[in-house]
This record gives sequence, C-alpha cells and structure tokens, in this order.
Amino acid sequence: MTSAKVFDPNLENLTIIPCDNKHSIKFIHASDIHLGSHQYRNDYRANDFIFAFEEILSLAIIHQVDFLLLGGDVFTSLEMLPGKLTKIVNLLTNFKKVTKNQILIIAIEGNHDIRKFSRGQRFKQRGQSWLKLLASLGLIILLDADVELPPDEMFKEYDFKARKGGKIRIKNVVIYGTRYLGQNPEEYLLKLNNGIVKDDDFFHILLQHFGIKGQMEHVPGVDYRRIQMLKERVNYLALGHFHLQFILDDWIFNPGSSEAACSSDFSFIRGIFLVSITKNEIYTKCVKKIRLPNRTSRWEHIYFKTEFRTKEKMYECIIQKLKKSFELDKNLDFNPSNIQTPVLFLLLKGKKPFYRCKIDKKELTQLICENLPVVDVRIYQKFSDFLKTLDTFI
Ligand SMILES: [Mn+2]
Repeated sequence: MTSAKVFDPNLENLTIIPCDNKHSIKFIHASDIHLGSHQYRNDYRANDFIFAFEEILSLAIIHQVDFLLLGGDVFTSLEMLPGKLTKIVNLLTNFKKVTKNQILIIAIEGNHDIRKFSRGQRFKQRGQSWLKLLASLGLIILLDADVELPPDEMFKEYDFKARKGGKIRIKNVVIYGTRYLGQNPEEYLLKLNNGIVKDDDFFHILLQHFGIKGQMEHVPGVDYRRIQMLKERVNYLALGHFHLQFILDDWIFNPGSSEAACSSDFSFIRGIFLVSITKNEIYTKCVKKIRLPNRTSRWEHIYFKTEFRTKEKMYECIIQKLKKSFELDKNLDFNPSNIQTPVLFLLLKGKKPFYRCKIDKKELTQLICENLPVVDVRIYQKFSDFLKTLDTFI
C-alpha cells in the first residue's frame, strides 16, 4: 500500500466483513493521528498521516462499526496547510456520504489540537481548534463537556443543531468526553465520576486525553490508584495521549499513535482497537488489536576514523557507505510514496570533523534522498574530540 492513495480515496468499494453477532455493538477506538505532522518538512511523510486516517475510516466501513472514537491529538497543531486540510475535509465528506452518516466519528481535543507550533507571538486566544471547525461542518461529533460547571450539569446531551455537547448515546452506549484537562487531570477525576450517571442498562465510555503513570518511562501521567474510582461507572476508559499502546485491567485502553509522529514512535507497538460489546446478563466486550500499515524506518551507523579535508569528501564517504549497506536489500525501490521506502535514521560517530566540514543537515538529507531509496533522513551527530579505539565503539 502506498500513501499516494490519499489522492484517490476509495471508500466506496470496500469489502464488508459480515458480523457474526447481529446484537453486538461495535466501535473502533483510535487516537493521536497527528494530522499536519511533517507538513513543512516532507510532503510524502505529511501524507502518511492522512493515509493512516483514511485507513482507520476504511476499517470502520469494512467492519461496519456503529461509531468511531478519536482520543485527541487528531491534529498535530493549530497550523494546517490549506491543501492538507482540504484533503481531510474531502475525506470526511466522502466518508459521511458512503456511510450515509451511519458511522459517527466522536472526538475530543488533545493538547496538540490546541497548540500553536511555530515561534513568534504567544497565542492567547484559546478555545479554537480544527476539530471545532470539523464539528461545525457536521463532519464529526466533538465532545467538550464544560468541566467548570457542577457535575450534574457538565455532561450535556449532544445537540445536533448547535453541534455541541459533552455526551452522546448510540444504541446502548453512552459516551462522555472532555477536552484535554491540562497537566493535572487528577483534579477533575472526582467531578467527572460524579457527572456520569450510574445505570447498568447502558455501557459507559469515558473519552479522555491523558496517560497513566508508569506506562511510559519518564513521562508523567495519572496515578492508576487515583483512577480506580471511575471503574464503578465507566465500562471502558478510552484514552489518547501516550503514543505507546497499553491496556490495563481490561478496562483502560490506549491504542497509541496511528503513524509514527516522532523517532521513538517507530519502535512502539501502536494501532487501533476494534471493540464489540454484547449484553446478556451483563455487558461483555471483545477487544481486537489492529496494526495499521505504517511507514517503515531504518537505522544506519557510520563511524569516522579519519578527518576529512572537505565537506564534499565527507558527504561522498557517507553516500558510499550507505549505498553499500542498502545494496544488501534488493527489494527497496525509489518511490517515496511507497510506505516501504523507509525514513533513515543516520547516526554519525567517531572523530569530530573540522569546522569547515560542519554538516549541513538539510543539504546532506537532500543528497541522501537523491541517491538512496529513503523518504526522509534524520541525522544525529555523536562525535568525540578524540578517536576512540574500535573496541570502545563496538
Ligand atoms: Mn499525541
């Protein structure tokens, strides 16, 4: 599959997988799509994120789900190039048409959806997001409960006319959602819990954008013990925020990012959840993990034993070494639209080059992309002033 698919969305002719249990309710839980990522840096990579989104929408049709949950960070920042936003709007319009508006997309804002990316003036006017625009166009349902109101008033039923609300009922499922609650979501947990009406006739989902402490090293998150109280009223805590997938106690679910938004994402297990709920005496759920076809990556290490006289000589050496290493892999082609064409992570080690040989990352990236089957390059320089012996390097 290739990311070129985004230019020709084909949601009409998908083969639907028949459902074995007609009484079950099905949904897909995805998160952290980061649309707009890499849009200034690399167009092929920027399309990868739209492609991942298209893949999620396709899976929603193939599995005939009742709704689709997006746990925040749908966009990577408030800055979107018009061309990319147009593609996303067209994709959602087409999805709505093909599904006859029978599969609602339910989203919340993550920290990235409300973040200004570039330097310059501080962004003061809060409360804006592209998700709000998509909701106002009727393309998604944005759940945005007002957490400043008393608990019994904060989750207002979604109003399809005003296109606003904090909860929505689909069949026997009630979904509650708020925007990103900031750095200390723990403060709001009791209030959220009190706002959710306990009723065992319904299956309750709470959609939130925060992580759980301990699931990712050195990344702060909510203490698992403090969240226990929600278990009384919430059957499925649908999270977004951490790009690494995790499931806790068959109750807390975090699918991870849909496409690798940063270098560490490439090594994480990530994807989406396909959930089916059936009610007999009580509700039972079956959660299937689905991996999305993502962009591949590749690491290369180059060790400089000598100092180069010119930058050009050094670049030439890098290209030659990479060519040699890539030759072993005969299946690679030069089509950057193909997600099998990897992002290259290049680690340069050894003797620090002379000042006049200082690497221009942009220049070297371009040179590598022209000469090797890679879509983009990330260059890391770990030079030392003294040549280490080979054994310390190994
Ligand atoms: Mn994210």
